[in-house]
Amino acid sequence: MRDLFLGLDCSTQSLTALLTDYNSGKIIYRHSISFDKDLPHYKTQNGVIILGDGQVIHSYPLMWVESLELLFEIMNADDIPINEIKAISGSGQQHGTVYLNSKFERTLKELDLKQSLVTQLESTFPRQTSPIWMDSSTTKQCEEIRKNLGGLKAAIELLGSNIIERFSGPQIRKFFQEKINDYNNTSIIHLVSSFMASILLGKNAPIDHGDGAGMNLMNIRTKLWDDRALEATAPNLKEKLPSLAHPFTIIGKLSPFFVDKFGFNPDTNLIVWSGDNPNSLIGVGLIERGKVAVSLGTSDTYFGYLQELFLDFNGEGHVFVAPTGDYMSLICYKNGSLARERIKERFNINWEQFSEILNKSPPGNNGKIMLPYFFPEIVPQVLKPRVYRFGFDENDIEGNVRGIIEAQFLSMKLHSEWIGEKPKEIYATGGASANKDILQVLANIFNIKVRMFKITDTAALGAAFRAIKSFFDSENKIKSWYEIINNFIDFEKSIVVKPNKKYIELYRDMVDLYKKYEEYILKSGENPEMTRLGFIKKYF
Ligand code: ADP
Ligand code: XUL
Repeated sequence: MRDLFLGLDCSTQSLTALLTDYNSGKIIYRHSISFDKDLPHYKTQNGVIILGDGQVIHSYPLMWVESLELLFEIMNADDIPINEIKAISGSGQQHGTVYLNSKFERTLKELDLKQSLVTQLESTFPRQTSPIWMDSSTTKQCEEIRKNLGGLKAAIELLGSNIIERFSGPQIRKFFQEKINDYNNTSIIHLVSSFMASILLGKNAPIDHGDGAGMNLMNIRTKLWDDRALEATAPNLKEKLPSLAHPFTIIGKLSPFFVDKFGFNPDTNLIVWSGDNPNSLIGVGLIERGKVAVSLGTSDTYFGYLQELFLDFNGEGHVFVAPTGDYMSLICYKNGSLARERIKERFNINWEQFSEILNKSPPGNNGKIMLPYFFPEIVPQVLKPRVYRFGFDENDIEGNVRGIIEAQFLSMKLHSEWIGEKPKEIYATGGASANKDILQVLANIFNIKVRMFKITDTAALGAAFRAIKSFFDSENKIKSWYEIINNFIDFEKSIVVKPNKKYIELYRDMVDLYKKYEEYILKSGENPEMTRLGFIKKYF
């Protein structure tokens, strides 16, 4: 019998499984269910449904459940040795909340093998949809909670983050205010991560400190639910929340439903799930200072390991708990892959053509500047989406292709400065990190080398690493994070994209120029057109 460990990732657009074999240090199986393509009856677009004016963005928890059952069916059809899996953990897209009634846990305990999970669970949701991280409709609730907690600084001190539209607390408050009866009929509110873990466990699973930190409800120092935040959010909330757990907690054995239906071993251990970003931190091997990761998935995120708590009092960045029990910093952009895809679709090109055009256009884009708010943005905060172009229009293919990529990384450079320490290396992950040409722009703008990995599914990989660590620790065969990471990731063989030193000054100037444009548009600052013309004169 081998030591196999399964890492799952229930992300915005897909459910992905990575099966790892500890003994050989190899990933022996990968499968991804695309919500749009494989479960078309939910009619999602990129895994979500957009309601009203574009600020309300939800998804279907039942779709995630269906994807889980479908995934295991496919693993069975592919003859995967499911019975050799020792432990499972997973990742969820962060912040999204799932609302369940009192039948939920009872149903999970009495699942009938002859019926699908969807049929059995469909009557357990007092709210059919889940607000997810892309939702930005809770500004009113954020203001109320923030005020109640004593303002921006006090809220950040307490919770590690400003009170933020997509975070769970303001979303719960909105539900309580708008649908009081449904709120009262809700017995438990899960995160995506703890919801999926509960299905596998056959009863309510806890929320880990990493994902709990993204709720605006957990005290960032004590790692307990914070009574002041709970009271400021909604009545009787504590009794509706699962417990909190350390990221390395073994929460129990796999539910008999999965053992009997798919042939898992009855001894399969379940490790508490976490958020996709905390899991990616370990999935790219970030367990020390000096390096950061940039994840280019549906969201673009920039995150790093923190040995000690370090807060951003501007309110743009967040601090979560890392899988090691330490802290991590994070900034998140909504205009990530979906914004890049808007440009790609506008010109009807594929990613190879996108790269060719990117490479044809000069660094600095002949002074063309884009503020790419195709969707509401988190950093900097933009609630009403609009794309601004300076020095070009929407029909200029080169201007737009380079414009979007430069804008995304100029903004990342600018808004990550609060983290203080300048990283020496960037680890790239997420779907778009397979694109070396995009990573070249990242390396040039940061003037730091960027490491590309063969595996871009680092949220699922990090979940598998956590399963491995907790399992071996519980057997008293303790393995360090270094051992686990080095067993799977060959840093020597990964491709390094080096910054081109020719562009150091150009991008330093361009970051300043970009900052001026943000101030001009978002804070009614001075029009920086003269500075832009000076930039063009200097470099083109
Ligand atoms: P998530 O985990 O957030 O659902 P992924 O990390 O799987 O997302 O990334 C999916 C995205 O990756 C797609 O939306 C697509 O835009 C992007 N992507 C995939 N391949 C490429 C490529 N070669 N170049 C640029 N972007 C890509
Ligand atoms: C992080 C965030 C997103 C989601 C989706 O704060 O909102 O990265 O986790 O992946």
